[in-house]
Amino acid sequence: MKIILAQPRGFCAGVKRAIETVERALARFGKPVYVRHEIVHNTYVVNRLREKGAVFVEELDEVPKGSILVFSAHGVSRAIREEAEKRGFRLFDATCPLVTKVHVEVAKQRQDHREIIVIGHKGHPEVEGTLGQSDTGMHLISDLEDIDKLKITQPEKLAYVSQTTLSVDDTATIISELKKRFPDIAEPKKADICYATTNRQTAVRELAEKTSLIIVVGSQNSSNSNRLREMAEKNGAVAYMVDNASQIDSGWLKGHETIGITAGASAPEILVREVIARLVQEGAESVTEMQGMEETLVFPLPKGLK
Ligand code: 0CM
Ligand code: SF4
Repeated sequence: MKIILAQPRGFCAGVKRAIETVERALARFGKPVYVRHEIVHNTYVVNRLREKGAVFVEELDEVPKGSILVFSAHGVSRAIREEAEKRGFRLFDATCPLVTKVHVEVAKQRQDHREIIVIGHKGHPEVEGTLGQSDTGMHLISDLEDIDKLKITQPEKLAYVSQTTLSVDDTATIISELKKRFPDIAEPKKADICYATTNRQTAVRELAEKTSLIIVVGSQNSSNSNRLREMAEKNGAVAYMVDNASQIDSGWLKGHETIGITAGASAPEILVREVIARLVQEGAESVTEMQGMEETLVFPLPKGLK
């Protein structure tokens, strides 16, 4: 049995910055540091920060007056930002700059009086945050069928944006249909699906050509990790997503000579190492890494923590 590792995989620049924001806030101000929502969608990361003194909440009324509060990488609505400011928390915003880019796009298009179609998954915190960048004129679609249900008042004054962690291929299909139905629809200058999502999907597609089984390291609520599992399956591999090595069933490995491993943008490399160790225990003899795109992007920490 051979192992091939996808390249790139694992942490992106936005996740590194978000985790470091919480760590620095803890180092500078001591515990507790409150974090609105899981800082990133990874159980291991969240548990580790909790042990160090981070307190994860969903609602602002769970945060005592005068506390330090960090917004997660997925971003927040305007209403939540205003509410947090009103409550006087010391705020550190770990929203990924590439999510903020989408928020800025929404603001710009609304200023131009365009209604906005947001392509994304209902209930995902990033989508909630993006929809909440304007009180009016926002429409959510998740698939092609949703386009039929849209109630647009002025089709010639329309724009679209998307969640950053969607399937590149599925989103391209939706966008092409939107352009057919609404020829005047304005689009972002640069795609909203981020570089990390795109690169990890490209890598896992290539990995699926070389392997028959792919293990994706990522948590269940991580959108980008789920998309990696789907991409592996679409390209002919059997694929499982696991939080950690203990979730691997030995039965999965039977009949597979070459096994691929990748990791979502929020999954730390230590978990990949543990999966490798587990596969070696199960008889894997070699580990190689795919040649892949090199990522060098680094985002500066929020003001006050540099
Ligand atoms: O958006 P998604 O569910 O993929 O979030 P994540 O925390 O797993 O990945 C990083 C991000 C963002 C925004
Ligand atoms: Fe930012 Fe993309 Fe990473 Fe999300 S997956 S934190 S949008 S770089």
